[in-house]
Amino acid sequence: MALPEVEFIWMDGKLVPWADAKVHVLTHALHYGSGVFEGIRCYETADGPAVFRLFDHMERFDRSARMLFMELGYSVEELVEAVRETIRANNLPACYIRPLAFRGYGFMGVDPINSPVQVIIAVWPWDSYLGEDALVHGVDVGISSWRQRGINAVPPGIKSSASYVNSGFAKIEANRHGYAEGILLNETGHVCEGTGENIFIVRDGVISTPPVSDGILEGLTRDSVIVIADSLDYPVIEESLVRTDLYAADEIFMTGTAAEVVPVRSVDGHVIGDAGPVTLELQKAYFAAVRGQDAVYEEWLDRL
Ligand code: PPE
Repeated sequence: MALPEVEFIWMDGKLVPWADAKVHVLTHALHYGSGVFEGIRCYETADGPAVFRLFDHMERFDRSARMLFMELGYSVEELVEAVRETIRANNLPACYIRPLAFRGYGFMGVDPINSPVQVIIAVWPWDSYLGEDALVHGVDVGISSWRQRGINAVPPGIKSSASYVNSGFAKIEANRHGYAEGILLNETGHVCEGTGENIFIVRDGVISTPPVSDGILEGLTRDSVIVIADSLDYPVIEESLVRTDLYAADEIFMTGTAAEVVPVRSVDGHVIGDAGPVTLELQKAYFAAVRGQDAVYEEWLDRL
């Protein structure tokens, strides 16, 4: 999507005008993918803007950074406050939030350790990720010919910039084939995730989703949906799935901060159908939670 520009970006501790948030072309991360990031959403609620699971996202950010031996130089609490400050400065009722930590300028070569770590937080309005229609009618997806990396190669569990090279391959292929999204299998054939979403199936009233050990990002939306499904008395099983489990599913949906809860209408041309009842119930409950319409999930909201 083309970026809608807003006023300020938080860069290394200061709010700077959008156009001034720049780096040198010899920034380490540009050459070697040495970055980690987050995707968070702030929603409009009856009591003003609220960021969904802000603290949890910042903890994951911190974890991703630590796995790559990156010192952020800010505590999770400080980063949480920086997000609030950035949204307030831009005066946005709702937005997408993109914290990024990356290895900056000064050293070249694969070893990232000596390169300085820079941290930025950008926000911008980002409506529906796969289109408004997707949330209502679902999307057509295809199994990618690209595979998810194993857990010992650019671990899918770390939200690193480098992971998205693989997602990019799968996304280009999916779009060229006319699909809204590509679903990645791992080398053993287990279903992993979309290029920017986790995946769930519903069969005979039971909800299943791939386990972390199959090579997925442990999505916070995935976690929220599991909690919500549990409260609605749907059994949720984390189990390995193969592509025929997708073809045979009664319902399929994908989850992600950007994508939210999106029904899948078909996989490789096998029609799953319009958004199913379980998907719609979970989607409705998720939107109620993020928009502050369900007091049960108030603790997930960080009000500005
Ligand atoms: N898997 C992948 C590969 C992924 O990128 C995301 C989020 C998820 C699962 C779901 O994670 P969570 O957001 O915590 O529920 N993808 C982010 C980036 C998308 C982008 O295009 O950029 C997002 O949704 O913000």
